Amino acid sequence: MKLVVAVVQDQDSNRLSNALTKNQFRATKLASTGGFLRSGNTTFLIGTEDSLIPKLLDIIRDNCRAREQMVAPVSPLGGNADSYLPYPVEVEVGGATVFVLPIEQFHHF
Ligand code: 2BA
Repeated sequence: MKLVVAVVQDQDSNRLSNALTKNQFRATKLASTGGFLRSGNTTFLIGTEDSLIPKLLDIIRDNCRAREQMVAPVSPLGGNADSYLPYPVEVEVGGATVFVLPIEQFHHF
């Protein structure tokens, strides 16, 4: 069994949720915040059998898309002004960032 941790953009989370339910995957959604953009994203925890991982990755890939997002300038409070960018910068935020972890034990009481 594996635990899949998928960080996705908020805009894709409902669509992904619906697709997971439709395909009988059980998932938990956590509200999360990206460390770089410091804006909201959604983290899915999905426990599933090893044999279903390829199908699950396909569903995540099909329901999450990359987007350009602007990074607003943040003034360096007491920090190093050399690294301060006074203008917004565009970054591509991925469709999904996915980690697949082995599970030692699974209990469902
Ligand atoms: P954020 O940390 O807010 O990052 C948003 C996007 O900003 C990233 O998209 C990437 O394009 C860019 N970015 C992040 N750190 C950067 C840096 N040090 N320099 C330049 N650009 C940077 P994604 O790579 O698609 O990541 C989307 C979200 O997935 C991240 O939001 C974070 O919440 C999560 N994530 C990505 N990689 C991770 C990792 N190795 N561990 C844990 N969470 C991760």
